[in-house]
Amino acid sequence: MPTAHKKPVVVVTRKLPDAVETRMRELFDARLNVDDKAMSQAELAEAAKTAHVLVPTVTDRIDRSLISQFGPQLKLIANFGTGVDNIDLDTARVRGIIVTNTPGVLTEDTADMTMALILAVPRRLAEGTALLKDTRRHWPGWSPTWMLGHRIYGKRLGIIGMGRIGQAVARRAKAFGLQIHYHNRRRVSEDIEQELEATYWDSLDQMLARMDILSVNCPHTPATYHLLSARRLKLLKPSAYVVNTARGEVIDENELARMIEAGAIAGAGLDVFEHEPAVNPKLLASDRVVALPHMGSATVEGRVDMGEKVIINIKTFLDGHNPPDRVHAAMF
Ligand code: 8YV
Repeated sequence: MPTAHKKPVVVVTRKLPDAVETRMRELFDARLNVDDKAMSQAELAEAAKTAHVLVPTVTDRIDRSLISQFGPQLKLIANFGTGVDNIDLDTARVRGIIVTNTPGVLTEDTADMTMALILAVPRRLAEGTALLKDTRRHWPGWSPTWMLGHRIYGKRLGIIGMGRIGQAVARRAKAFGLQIHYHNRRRVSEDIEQELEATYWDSLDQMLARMDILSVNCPHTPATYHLLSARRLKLLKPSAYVVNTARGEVIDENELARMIEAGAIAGAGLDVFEHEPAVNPKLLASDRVVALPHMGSATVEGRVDMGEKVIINIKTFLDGHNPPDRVHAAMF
């Protein structure tokens, strides 16, 4: 730990909102990334040699090799983000390093984005706007059979992962008249099921075969990697839509792209991709895919709240207490 006169060194790997950086400067010897250029593994290793706390984001790979190069004074990884699949939690634990994240504050924003995609794909929003904005194409005017999408009211929504975000999606979807179905490691409480009028499926396979729209809202862990495998994607109805605002790795992206191209899946709304920032070109080429560059929690309010959570976790830890958002591998 730093002495009473010296502020702790906190390395922040990406540019954060101004208000967050200002507060970090006041509290810590904050090493900020003003250019917001993603740091290489070598740059991360160099910075982590002298840091007391590391604040990474989803774009940093905090793996075993990197952690082994940390200086012995580095005892906290305060992730700016809820998903911690970018961090080797087991190695951190073995080295006595605490990991925290930022749960809760991005729930509503991510659920909004999920709902936006649930609406955008069946109703062809991106296609419609692209057409009007393309000056090479001419809109001849309204026609009764033109740009027809599909109604979402009354359809079945299957939510994979009924945690905070899954439930927030269900609340919104219910207001739009969708029937809520879900698959989760554990069944949620009866109260929540009743509030959401949600049907639990113990068997993911059986749920998949019956859904009109699927929403992925579970974390990426070794157990959920390619949960929607080629075999499972084939269980979907050809009229089904897939929405993913969680992590790309949960879906076999190549197979999804192939099936959409072949007309075996009706379309997809994707905010996350398996090999970010790369996106399968077949997905980008398809009119039936609405693709967004990982914007689920991208609101000014959300990012400030995330920064505030990071600061609270660091402060609490440095004051000798258990930080509120400590994560353990067993939680995922
Ligand atoms: C963040 C996210 O933008 O928090 C998460 O898990 O996926 C995103 O909403 C990103 O992870 C920040 O590191």
